[in-house]
Amino acid sequence: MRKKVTVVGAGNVGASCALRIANKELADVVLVDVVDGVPQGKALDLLESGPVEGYDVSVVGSNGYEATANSDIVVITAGLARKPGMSRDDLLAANFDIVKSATEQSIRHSPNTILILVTNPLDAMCWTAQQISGLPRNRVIGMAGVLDTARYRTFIAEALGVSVQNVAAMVLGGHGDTMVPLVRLTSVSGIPLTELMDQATIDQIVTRTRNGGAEIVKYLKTGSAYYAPSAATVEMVESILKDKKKVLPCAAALEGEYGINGLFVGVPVKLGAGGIEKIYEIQLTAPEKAELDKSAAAVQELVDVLRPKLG
Ligand code: TXD
Repeated sequence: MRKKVTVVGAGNVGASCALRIANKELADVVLVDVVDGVPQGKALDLLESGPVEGYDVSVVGSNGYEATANSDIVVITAGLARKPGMSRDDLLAANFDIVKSATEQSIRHSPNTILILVTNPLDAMCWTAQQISGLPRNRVIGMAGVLDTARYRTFIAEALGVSVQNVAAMVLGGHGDTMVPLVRLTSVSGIPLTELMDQATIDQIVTRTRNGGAEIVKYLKTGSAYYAPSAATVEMVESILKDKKKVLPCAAALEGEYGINGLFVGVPVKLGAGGIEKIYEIQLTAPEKAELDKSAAAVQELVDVLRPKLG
């Protein structure tokens, strides 16, 4: 039997996720959005690409959740995107309500599903989804680290004139200006980055990575990035559906790992059929740990604002 993935939010990221899932023939797709006609129209358009692209998956659009029943994975992208000058945190209150309702309805129809959160502010939305759903932590996962790491790897490959595939790296921490690119563990086919690049260039790349989302928003003016975000999300979807057990930086609910408790923070995890099958707790240097703590504190601030809204 084919796998089934629901994508909530048929906007830029959601529709791009649906396109990539169909193109890779990973699963049947259900697109859900509140806007009448948009998920239906985009789904039909995607379905009609099948004969050309050669995929046989079904793609259905809906304003309700009946068609989402028994999804293996639900990807939540529903929300408002950042406009120029708007921080991720400005989105907090509006997106809390949206993610709460998307989670409730998704879980009602797919109690055994794995949730992948994309909506910003990412780490706080993961927390919201877990509080609302009551799912165990292996089944609530946030997408941010794969995207942030992809941006970091792109800039390194570009600067060195090498293949992006040779750049191995991890960006940890929250999805925000306090994210933590781990320079010490970045390598190009095993060669430490620090042997290939001077510190000033590394610092520039780290700063550009931290501002990677804003750089795109500045160009687009009316929305935020979606090609790389959807690619990153679908890498996670694929690793779960195919039980590939990729080790990827994802937002996970920490219960004491890295000295952090009760918060979602980006850390290396193993993604397989069980969702998060392992959280890797790697040895950090004191400055790296301090950066991760700062990032976690930023996530904590948002969660403190949201907690009373849970009722
Ligand atoms: O790294 C990351 N995690 C991110 C996060 C990378 C890129 C984008 N990121 C965030 O994803 C972004 O800040 C937004 O919060 C979401 C979605 O971004 P996208 O660019 O796809 O926004 P759009 O194009 O505005 O699409 C959002 C859709 C839109 O069609 C709305 O009608 C719909 O969400 N929406 C809803 N769908 C279902 N249910 C409800 N309640 C709902 N409310 C709005």
